[in-house]
Amino acid sequence: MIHVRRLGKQIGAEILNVDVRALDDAGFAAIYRAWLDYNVVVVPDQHLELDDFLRYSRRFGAIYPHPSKSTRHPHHPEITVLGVNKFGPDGTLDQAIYRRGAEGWHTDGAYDAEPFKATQLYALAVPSRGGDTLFASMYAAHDALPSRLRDRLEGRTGIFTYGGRRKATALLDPEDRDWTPVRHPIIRTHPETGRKALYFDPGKILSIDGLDAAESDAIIDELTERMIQPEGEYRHRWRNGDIVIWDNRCSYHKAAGDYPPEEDRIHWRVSIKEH
Ligand SMILES: O=C(O)CCC(=O)C(=O)O
Ligand SMILES: [Fe+2]
Repeated sequence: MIHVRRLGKQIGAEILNVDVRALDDAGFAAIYRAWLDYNVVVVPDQHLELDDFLRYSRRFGAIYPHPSKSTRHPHHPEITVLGVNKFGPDGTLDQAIYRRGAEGWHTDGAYDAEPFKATQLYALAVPSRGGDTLFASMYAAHDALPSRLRDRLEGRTGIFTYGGRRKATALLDPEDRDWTPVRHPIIRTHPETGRKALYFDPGKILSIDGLDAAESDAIIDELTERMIQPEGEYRHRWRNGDIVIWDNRCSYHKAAGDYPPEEDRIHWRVSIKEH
């Protein structure tokens, strides 16, 4: 019998007593419900081949190859492999690979007209220390906004691009770096839960539409300060065989980026959209 155990105060749940290779529709519905309720779901102790991981991931939606072509699995482009080829031919550590996702709190795919609904990782190798992934609730961020700021943002869109204001595009092939910016409402209603979230990403946003540059920059700075509410956080310490899925429509995450670089930290990763 599937058991759902809550992890953080507001987000994070662990699903116990399940083998995702042999999961019926009722079992999957229980996991999906827990995911909508707690935004980050951990399924520990799984023993998956690549096809098992793809099959299970497709139950959440459609899988799309990540725009970073150089980090795709050579035979399965819809799988990104995190943490491989960290060292260049001269032995130097490639920071873009080692620190992928560690530059700051973010939500995956805000540079896309239809951002990723979910991202799912499966842990193949876990370092002896460090390498956690941190999560935080966008609902908590929204609910904690002062009403002055919420009123200023309601109905406004943000303009987002790959790499944002820092132009951090090292993981893209050179011919893919000229990205066309997209717009998203900053206060976004989750399509499945109906709850309001602060949809924001300091590493991808360029500006807030309709504000002058100084006010837009000031609000971006203020949102960067306010986006993480401590009671809305969950920190995941990885074990081999963990599957973790997060909802990019209502949670932020970042990699701790602090493990011994000479050790392996390897995950299969998929980006999931609605259709
Ligand atoms: O490696 C991690 O902990 C997370 C990296 C990340 O941000 C991502 O895969 O989207
Ligand atoms: Fe990410």
